[in-house]
Amino acid sequence: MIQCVGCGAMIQTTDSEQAGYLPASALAKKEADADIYCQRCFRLRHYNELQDVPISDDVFLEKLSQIADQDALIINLIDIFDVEGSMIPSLSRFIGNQAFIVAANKFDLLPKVTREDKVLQWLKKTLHDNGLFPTDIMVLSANKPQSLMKLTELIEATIQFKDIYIVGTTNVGKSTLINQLIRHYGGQKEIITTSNHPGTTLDMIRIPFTDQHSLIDTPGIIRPSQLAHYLSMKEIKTVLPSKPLKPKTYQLNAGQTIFLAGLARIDYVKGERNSFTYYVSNDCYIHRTKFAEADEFYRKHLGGLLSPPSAERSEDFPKLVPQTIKLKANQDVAISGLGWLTTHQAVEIVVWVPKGVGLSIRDAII
Ligand SMILES: Nc1nc2c(ncn2[C@@H]2O[C@H](COP(=O)(O)OP(=O)(O)OP(=O)(O)O)[C@@H](O)[C@H]2O)c(=O)[nH]1
Ligand SMILES: [Mg+2]
Repeated sequence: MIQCVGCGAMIQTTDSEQAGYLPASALAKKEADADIYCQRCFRLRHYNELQDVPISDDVFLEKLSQIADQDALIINLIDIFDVEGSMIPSLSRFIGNQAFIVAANKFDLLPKVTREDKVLQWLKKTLHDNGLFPTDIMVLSANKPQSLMKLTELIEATIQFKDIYIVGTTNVGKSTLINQLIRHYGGQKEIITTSNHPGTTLDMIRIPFTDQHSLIDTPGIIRPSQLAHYLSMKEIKTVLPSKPLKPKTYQLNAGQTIFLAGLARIDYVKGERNSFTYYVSNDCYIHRTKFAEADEFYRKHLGGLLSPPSAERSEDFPKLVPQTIKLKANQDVAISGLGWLTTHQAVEIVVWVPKGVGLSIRDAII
């Protein structure tokens, strides 16, 4: 059996709709020791085109739960832009009672003024509140080699004795991190396929590190509360930030509504004139209107001015459902995968998000 080095799927030449497909003619042309990529990886890497392949959650989970029987170090990568949506409260189901560390990735996305110590403190509390007690917590950016020092020290100290698995929810940057580590240790560039779409890696990918031990990339665990599951690759591009967030502050009176593209809506119902700070991708369109006109505005402009979702997808896009939220001063409301807003005084707001997308309240992290 040959494994695709990009996504981990087993290479097969019979079914172009399934994972690991490579035409027999293409496979025949490969040298014996060449890295082999499946057709799906080839298209993703060269044309940024995603071919959906059927994968069942059960198969993924079964593969991951094999980790519980190993004596390994587990690095649970989470996404700092979507902590609540990328944490895995049921982690012990996959890793048993093994020690693990939590690394919060994409730290580069937080505004430059962000205090790392404050974020770490908040992370620790949030993880504990969710029953997760890692032996260490760190922040890093998989795409910034200089931020990986603490992690590489840990890897070097551990890999002599055991394998290291990088596990986490889809899209948190596990494969990007492994590619960066391979490069750090002098290997080839960008071996593993990465993309902004969840579900890129399909099976475990073992990168031999010492004679006996490996660093292992794993397929991401799917949490349907992440917004990315409802968007195409192109749409994800406008909501998944690629640069540090530039917070945007709005002074609002009660009776005003903010739209975050066509993806969320926040009505300011009750309270004094107040300021709200939004932390969303710089490419996400923010529109302010009157609450009384908001329903009509959404109906008229969804897929147009309020996009994503794009016009062709707006019909199938999950309906926005409202939730009344009372906030204390300096709290955040986070929308899984879209960002968050901070209020500076106590307020009552109604937050509308697509049905199924996660919403959480926390003390302001910035
Ligand atoms: N800004 C920023 N983006 C990152 C970072 N690390 C990864 N990304 C982006 O996050 C997206 C997902 O990266 P992947 O490495 O494919 O994520 P994954 O966890 O392997 O995803 P699955 O294979 O689907 O489980 C890509 O668009 C990456 O470019 C980071 O440190 N900062
Ligand atoms: Mg991956």
